[in-house]
Amino acid sequence: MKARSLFLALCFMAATLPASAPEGGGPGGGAPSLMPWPQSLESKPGVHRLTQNLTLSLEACRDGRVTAAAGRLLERVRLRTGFPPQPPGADPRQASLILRCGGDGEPVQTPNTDESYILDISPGAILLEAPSPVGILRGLESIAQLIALDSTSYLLPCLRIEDRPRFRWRGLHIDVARHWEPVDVILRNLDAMAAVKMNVFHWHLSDDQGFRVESRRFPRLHEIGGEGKYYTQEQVRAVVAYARDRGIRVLPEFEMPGHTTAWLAAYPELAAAPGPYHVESAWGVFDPSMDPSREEVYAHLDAFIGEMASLFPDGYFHVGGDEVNGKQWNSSARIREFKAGNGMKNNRQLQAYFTRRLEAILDRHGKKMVGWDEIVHPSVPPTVTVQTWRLPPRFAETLKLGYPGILSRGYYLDHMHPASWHYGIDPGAGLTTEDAGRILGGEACMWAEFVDEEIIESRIWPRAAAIAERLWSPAGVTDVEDMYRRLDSVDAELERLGVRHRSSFPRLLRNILPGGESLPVAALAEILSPRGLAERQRARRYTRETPLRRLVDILPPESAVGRDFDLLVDRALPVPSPADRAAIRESLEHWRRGALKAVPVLERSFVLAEIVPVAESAAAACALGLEALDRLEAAQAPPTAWAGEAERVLERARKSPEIAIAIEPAITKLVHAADSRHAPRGTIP
Ligand code: TNX
Repeated sequence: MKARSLFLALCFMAATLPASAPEGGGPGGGAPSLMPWPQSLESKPGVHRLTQNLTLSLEACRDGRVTAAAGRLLERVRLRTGFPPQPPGADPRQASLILRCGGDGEPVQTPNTDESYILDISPGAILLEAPSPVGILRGLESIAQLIALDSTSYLLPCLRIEDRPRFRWRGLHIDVARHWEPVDVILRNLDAMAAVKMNVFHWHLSDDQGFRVESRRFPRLHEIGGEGKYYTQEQVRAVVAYARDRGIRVLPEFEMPGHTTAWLAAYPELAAAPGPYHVESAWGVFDPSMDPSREEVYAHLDAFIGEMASLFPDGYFHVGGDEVNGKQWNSSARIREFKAGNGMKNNRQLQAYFTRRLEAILDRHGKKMVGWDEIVHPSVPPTVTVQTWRLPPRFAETLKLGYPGILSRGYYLDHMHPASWHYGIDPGAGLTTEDAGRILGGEACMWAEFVDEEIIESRIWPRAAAIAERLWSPAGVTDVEDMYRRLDSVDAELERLGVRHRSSFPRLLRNILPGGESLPVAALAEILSPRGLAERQRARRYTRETPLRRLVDILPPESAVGRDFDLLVDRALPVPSPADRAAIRESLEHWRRGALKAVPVLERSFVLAEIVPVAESAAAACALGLEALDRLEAAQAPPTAWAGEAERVLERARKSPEIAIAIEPAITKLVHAADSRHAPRGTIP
C-alpha cells in the first residue's frame, strides 16, 4: 500500500509521477489502469466528468485513420456508458475531445514512425496532441483506458501524459499454418493489439502443415498447399488496411528453405529430394527442404516474392530460416557436389549462401529481410534483421555481431507461462548500451500446434498485454502485482472490444459437460492450468487431426485463484495469523469439496472422464494442506511417516499429465512449513 499512498500524495501535489518511480518501479495501486504504463504521467487535481457522449474537434487532421479511430472511440464510450451519440454538426468550440495532429502520416508505416503523444485532461476538455496520426491512435487508446466512474458520474482523471514507446517494434506473431485462423479471428486480434499499443502483426503464413495465401502466379501453392484454407488476396488487402487503420504494420512470413512441406507438396521440383510430398499433419521438424543449389529455386522465389511484395506493402519481409535439419542436403549427391565446388564445408555455409541469395531477391523487390536466428552467419551481413527464439545468450550475440534484433525468446505464448514470467523478460537486460541500441523490439509468438479458432484468443490474451507493456514502458516499470491489477482492466476492455479470450472457456466447457451440476467442475477448473507445448508433446502424440476440445485445450492459461492463493500463503508463512489461517482453510475446503463433487460429473462425460485422477489428486492435496494447517496451528512436530506420505501426495499432484494443479506449489509450502525439517517453527499467535 506504500505505492498507493505515494500516488495519492503526488496527486494532491499535482506532481509528476515518473513512470520509472523508484517505489518498486511501478505505477502503484491507486493509479489509473493504463497498460502499457506511459513514459510519464503527471496527475492533476480534479476530474473530467462525462455526463454525455464526447464531442469531437479535429485540428489539422486530414489522415483518415484519425477520423476513423476517433469515431470508434466515441462509439466505445457510447456503448460503455449508454449515452446517446452527439448530433452531427455540434459546435466545435464546445468540443470536449480535441485532437491536434501535427501532420499526415506516411502511406506505409515503418518502425521509425513517430508514435508519441501528449494527453492533457482537465475538467473542461481532453486535449490529445501528436506529431503523427499513429501517435493520436495510441493516445485514443489511453483515453479509452482512463474512463472510470465514481458515485456521481463516469469520468476521466485530470492528468498530463507524455508518452512514447521504449521499443519501436512490438509485435504479435500468429501461426495460421498449423491450424487455420479465419479472417474474423485476425481482425479481433488486431483490435486487441491496438488496445495495448502493439504495432506489428507478424503473420506466419506458411509451414509444413499449410500454405495460407492465394498466389495467382503459383496457384498450386494455395490450392494444394492450402487445402482450401487460405486467405484470398482480397482478404489479405482487407487485413492490411484494417491493421494500418489501427497503426499496425503487417509483416508476412513465408518459411524457407525448411518448414516447406506444404510448399513442396505443390511444387516438388523445388525440393532437395524427389517427392512426392504431402501436406504434413504432425508437429515437429521435418526433412523436406528447398534445394539451394538450383537456379530454378531462385527464379521461383523471385517471381513469388515479387507477387507478395506488392500484396504486403510493409518494408520488411520474413523468410523464416529456422530448423533446417539438413538431412536432404546431406543425402543429395548434387548438393554435395555443389558444396564441394563452391568451397562450402557444411550446411550452415550452404544455408548462409541461400540466405544471401534471398536477401538480394528481397532487395530487388524493395524489402528488408527478417529471419529467425538460424540465419546468422559470418557471411550474412547485418543488413538483415534477426528474430531470436533460441536460448540466451543468442540475442546478445546476434546484437554484438551488428544485426538489428527482435526478441521472441521468453515471449512464447504456447509454453503456457504466467503473464508475470513473460513480464520479467527484458530485451535490454545485461546488454551494453551499444548492443542495446540495435534492439528493434520484441514479439509475442502464438504458435498454433495447440490452438484453433475457438481457442487461440484465450491463449494470446490477456498475457500478450504484459509483453506489450514490457516493450512499450520504461524498463523500471516492473511491479508484478500492479501489472496484474492493470491487466485485469485490459481484460475487461478486450472483452468490450469483442475479443473472445474470456468467453471461450465457459462456452467450450458446456460442450463437454454431461449436463446437471456444472458448478463443481467450474470450481475444480479454477485451480487447474494447462501445461505447455513440450510437456503436452511428451504426454501423447498430437497431429492437426486431434480435436482440441479436452479440458487441457480450453482451460485458461493461468489460474488466477492459484496465483492469489500463492500470494496469500507467501504472506501468511512462516507463522500464519488466525485470519490468514481462516482464509487458507476456507479456500482449501472449498476446492476439496468441489473436486470431490466433480468426480461423478466428470465420469459421465467421455471427454472429461480423464480428469477424474486429477480431481482426486487435487482433493488429496487440499486435504493435505488442511492437515498441514492443523499441524501449524497445534505447533506440533509431525511424525516422520507424515512427511513421507505428504511427499507422495504432492508428487502425485505435481505429476498430473498435461494439466497442472495450480495450488500445489502453495500447498507444498504449507507442508514444508508444518514440517520442522524444512523450516524453523515460529510461535503461533
Ligand atoms: C519452434 S520458433 C518453432 C516452431 C514451433 C515452435 C513451438 C521457430 C522459429 N520454430 O516451428 O511451432 O517452436 O513452440
